[in-house]
Amino acid sequence: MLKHTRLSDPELYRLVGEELDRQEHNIEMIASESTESEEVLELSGCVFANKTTEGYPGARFQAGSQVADKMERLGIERAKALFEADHANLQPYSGSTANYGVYAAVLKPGDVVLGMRLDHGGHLTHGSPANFMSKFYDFVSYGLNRETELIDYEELERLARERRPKLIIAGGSAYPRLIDYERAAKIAHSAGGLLMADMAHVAGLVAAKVIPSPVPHADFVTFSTTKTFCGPRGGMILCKAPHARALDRGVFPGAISSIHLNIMAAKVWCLKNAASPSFKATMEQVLKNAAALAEELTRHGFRVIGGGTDNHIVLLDLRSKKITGKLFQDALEYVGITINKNMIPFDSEKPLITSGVRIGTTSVSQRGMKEPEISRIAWIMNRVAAAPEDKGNLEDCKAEALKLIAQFPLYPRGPLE
Ligand code: DSN
Repeated sequence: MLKHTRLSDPELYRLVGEELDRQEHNIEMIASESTESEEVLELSGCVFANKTTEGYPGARFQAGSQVADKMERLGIERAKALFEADHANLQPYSGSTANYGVYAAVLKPGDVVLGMRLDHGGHLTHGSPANFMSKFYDFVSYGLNRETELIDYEELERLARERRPKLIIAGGSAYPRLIDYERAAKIAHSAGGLLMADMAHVAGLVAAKVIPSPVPHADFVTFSTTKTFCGPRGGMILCKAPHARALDRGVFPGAISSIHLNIMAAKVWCLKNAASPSFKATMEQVLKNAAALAEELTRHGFRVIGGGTDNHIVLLDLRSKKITGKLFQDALEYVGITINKNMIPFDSEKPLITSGVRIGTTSVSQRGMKEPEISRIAWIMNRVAAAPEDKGNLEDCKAEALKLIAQFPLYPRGPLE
């Protein structure tokens, strides 16, 4: 691995090795993470990185783009076929940039946009005051029903009627249940607006057809190509035919300039891989593992937000265990289980403390873990929660976690070249 860097920059080479070692020996359960395949790593570092090009196939601003044209066209066709979409744009640098591309395509400064509150499971780019987009558009937030902890579609409908948004955003970063995209589209369209589904977290599950797709209902569908899609750090957008031209102009020159062609190459590979039976089997296991985790943790006395999960995310309310998200995150990190603290709906703690944590099952499923291993992880988590500051307890749990992860290599095909 990194044979040239090893000679020219041993210090940096050692850090990459250290990170590989950390990932190899930790149970990675951050819901936005996945393990990039050897092919994705290879393509992310391939010679397309040398090429600067802007624009779209057949209409570039730089010479020498013929091969890039072929590669981008291949990706667009694969994306359209995989997701059964009218149009695809593979250029966004990330899920956030994909969202900015749609905003650039359809919004004018001051337009009203409805997005889910960040602390109810939305995303920074959906109208958080901390994100610079909130300076340009009039974001209005909707949230979850306090009782059901599901999206409050009645509130969404009322806000849409009153505020007539140009765009409604459905999707987020910490919502463990299915989204009724058909209903969200009806609400958006009857208010005279458009629906953008942000399926950043669930794109792999949608690609594998193990959960319903927003594509038939939403005008635009954005996603990041990491997370369940298991690809490189990039973004993608799908849209209905009438919006294709506006979308492409929104992405370039609206939101980005030159394309990261090497990352695009990795996305193109993922679009083929995501249609394979083995990818579908992994995504099925992601769902089974998340359901098993929610069930096991409930059995251990944790409260699962939303009553369970329909995707790869389990969101826990830790108040029943009388610990904060930060304390639990830090104790689990010590033990070798990597998760993140997360605000829960109607949280009274600050964002850097939180009353909850978010756990994801993509990476462990990719490594081959199934329900028995998930049950063991839940058991360790419960032991950690019982005494998160007891060094002896944490050392015992660490040994258990290490024993478990050692059976599931990060790269089972052999060491990275
Ligand atoms: N939105 C952040 C997350 O879900 O973790 C980064 O992708």
